[in-house]
Order: sequence, then C-alpha cells, then structure tokens
Amino acid sequence: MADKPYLLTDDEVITFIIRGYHIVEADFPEGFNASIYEELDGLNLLQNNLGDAILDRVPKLYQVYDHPKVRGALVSLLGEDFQMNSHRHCHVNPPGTRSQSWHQDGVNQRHHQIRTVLAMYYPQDVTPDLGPTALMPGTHFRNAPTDRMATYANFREQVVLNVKAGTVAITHYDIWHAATANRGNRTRYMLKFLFSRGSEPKAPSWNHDSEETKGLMRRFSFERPCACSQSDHYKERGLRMEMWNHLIGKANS
Ligand SMILES: O=C(O)CCC(=O)C(=O)O
Ligand SMILES: [Fe+2]
Repeated sequence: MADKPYLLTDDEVITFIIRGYHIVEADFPEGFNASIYEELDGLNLLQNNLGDAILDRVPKLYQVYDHPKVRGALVSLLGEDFQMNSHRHCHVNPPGTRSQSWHQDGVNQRHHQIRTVLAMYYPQDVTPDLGPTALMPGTHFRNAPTDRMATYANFREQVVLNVKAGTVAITHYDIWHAATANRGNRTRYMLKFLFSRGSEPKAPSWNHDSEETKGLMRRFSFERPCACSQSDHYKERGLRMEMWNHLIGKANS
C-alpha cells in the first residue's frame, strides 16, 4: 500500500493530465545522491553503457524508486499494482555535447490514457549549463513524425528541468523532450526508468475528493499548457476528459 499522505491531490492529477508531467523533489539521506553520482562515474558508461543492467550494478537505485513521494506519485497515476519495466537507461550527458532533437520515447499509442510513464532521476544538481532535459508541456497529446519534430528548435513555453539532486521527473510516455547541450565541466547523469499500469482503473488511486473536483475540472476546459490554436485546444479538451474518465474508472465500469 502507498502512504496516503504521499498520494497526489486532485489538483496535481489534473495538472499531470493537462501538462503531461509531475516533478517530485525527494529528500534522500545526506550524501545519497552524491554516492550514486560517484558510482556512475566509476562505471565508464560512455564507453560501455550497461543498459538495463544498471540497476544490478547500482542497486541503490531501488531506493530512489521506493521513496514514498515517488511511489505515491506512481500509485496515483498508474494504480497500486504498477510495475517497473525491465527497460531502463542511464543517460550520460558529458561536457561538450550538442542538444538532442525533440522526440517522443513512446510509440504513439492510439489511446489517451496513462499506461506508461517515464521516471527520470537526477543524482546531481542540474544547472542550466549542465545539459538539463527540456520538456514541452501538453505535447503528450500531440503526435508528429519524429523527423518533422527534429526540425524544431526552442519553443517559447518549453520547460527546462533545472533541478536539485534527488529530483524525479515523472512524465507521460509520449511527452516531447530532449537533452540540451552540456556547456559545463562535469558529466550530467539522468536515470530513466519506465513504469506501467498493471490493471485497469476501477476508482481513483490518489487522494480524491469528488466535491472538490467539480470546481477543479473547469481547468480542463480553459487551461492551456502552451499557446495553441483554438482548434488544437478543442482537441486537447476532449483528450483530457478521455484520460480523466479512464483514471477515475468510468471508462471501465
Ligand atoms: O538525457 C536526457 O536528458 C534525455 C535523453 C533522452 O530523452 C533520450 O535519449 O531518449
Ligand atoms: Fe528520450
């Protein structure tokens, strides 16, 4: 069972649906993040990225994804019986890199539900020069061919994850994102783990209050995560409701 105090609120779940991500600042014991950084640095991952085996080599990473705030967010978005995917990757961004192209890791599934999320953990502070991950809010509802997407540069409302060590950014699998250039003088690591839903939602798995939600749901009809045309906004409104109805169990009753 997840600890109730760590489950998301209605407001946070609605924000995830609209924007496509939720940031957790996890408080790990003193020295924990730095010790993971050192372990990763000792593995020479640029020459030999261990791929999925990173968890076996750095078992402390289990503690990251077991943190009550991280678990609470995952249960809220994926249900009590969510599962850690066997695929994972340590993204190494050493000094001197160029920005990655915008892309989706997801496979453009033909539904608008929360079935898989990325959980990106940063074991060091990520300052603007150190190659943070950039995200584009609301793009989990937008599909574009990857080669077209790769021609885009900066978006006005992009969010650059300048975060503290210990942060876990949880995103919808389909959100558009990219690593930015590392102009700093140390390597930036990011651990990307995937988590998936184990079963169909029957009821809300977060701290849900149906009275409070009535007012909050108005956000679905007017809030825009980024400037967009009216016609795109109409489309995303419908998709948000689809996602919400699935999450509260309405789509499966
Ligand atoms: O390193 C990052 O910040 C993002 C990397 C990434 O998204 C990828 O390689 O798929
Ligand atoms: Fe990616």
